[in-house]
Amino acid sequence: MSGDRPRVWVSQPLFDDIVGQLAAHCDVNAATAVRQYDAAAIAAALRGADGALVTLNERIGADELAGAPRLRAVANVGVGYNNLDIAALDARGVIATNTPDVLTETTADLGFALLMAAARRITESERWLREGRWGQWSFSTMLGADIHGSTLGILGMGRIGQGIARRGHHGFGMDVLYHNRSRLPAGVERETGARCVDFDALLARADHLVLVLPYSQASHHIIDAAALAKMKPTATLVNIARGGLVDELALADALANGRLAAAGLDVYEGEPDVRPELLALRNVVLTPHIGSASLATRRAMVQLAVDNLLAALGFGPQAGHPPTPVTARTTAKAATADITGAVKTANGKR
Ligand code: 8YV
Repeated sequence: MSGDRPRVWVSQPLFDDIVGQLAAHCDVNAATAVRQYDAAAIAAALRGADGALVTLNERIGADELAGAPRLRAVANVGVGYNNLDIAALDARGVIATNTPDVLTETTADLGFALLMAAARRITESERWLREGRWGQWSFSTMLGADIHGSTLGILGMGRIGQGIARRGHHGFGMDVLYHNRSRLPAGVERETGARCVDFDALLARADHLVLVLPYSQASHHIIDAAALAKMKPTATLVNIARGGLVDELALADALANGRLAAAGLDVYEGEPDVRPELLALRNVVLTPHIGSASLATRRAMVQLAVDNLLAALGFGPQAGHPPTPVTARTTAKAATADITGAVKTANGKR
């Protein structure tokens, strides 16, 4: 331990060999068991920390930052960063980073897996079989909806949305429609086979609708009872983004009453708690937020977060220039290590 080395808090057990890279430059306080933190516990962990490596579970806003004058960088392990109050971090000159790109294909894979499982009733069938209810083969057992040749709707056409579109267009001959804040360049539309439509048309025309947009106040409950009413009763809804995009009670009601055929959910408003109204339904596939959960991808995410944190704290080949910042400030108050390894910061913080 050395007094002038930055102190870093790692909120959850990740991969020791990757997180261990921080110890070359920092004193590391890493969680050794998975745990849930309340605001006070996060504030306590940030007090005296120069940097933090956190996951979607840890919410960091003005209150948590108030007692953390040394904090200069927060590296989020995840592409979504709605757990971070970016305005509050920016106001204090704290750099925040996320982990885009490395999880795109893995998360798109999971989106497709949920779509297929829900539309073809795979988990429902398996449960039924295991319950010993397969008395005799019958022509009408577990009839579902086709994926090939159907219309795929994608709400939010960022990197993961484009990955879903490619799978649908090239792999399954689907007619791909999307709705996004801005229209994609023509080259990307050509390559993904996707056409831009307005929100209502997307809802009305999709046989399968996948949500891949960031969660914010503006997108809160974007799929509510009114939106669900515009969808086909034969449609499938898949959410691999954030639970707050969907009014879960309205969704459960639509699924229970034949106004929507099926859903596949990887994310929930109150996760890890899942509403009993959803748990009670047979026509919804529920997974525990595993969109990016392949070993290779989770390792790549942690590596990118470590690279971001070290760079933001002024170390390594990208010192002062973290690869994937999400705050407006990316260098102004970042520390830079001089060739002696001593750390200086633009604002004098250590
Ligand atoms: C992560 C995710 O596993 O990247 C995201 O936004 O939701 C998941 O891929 C999660 O954020 C871990 O912090």
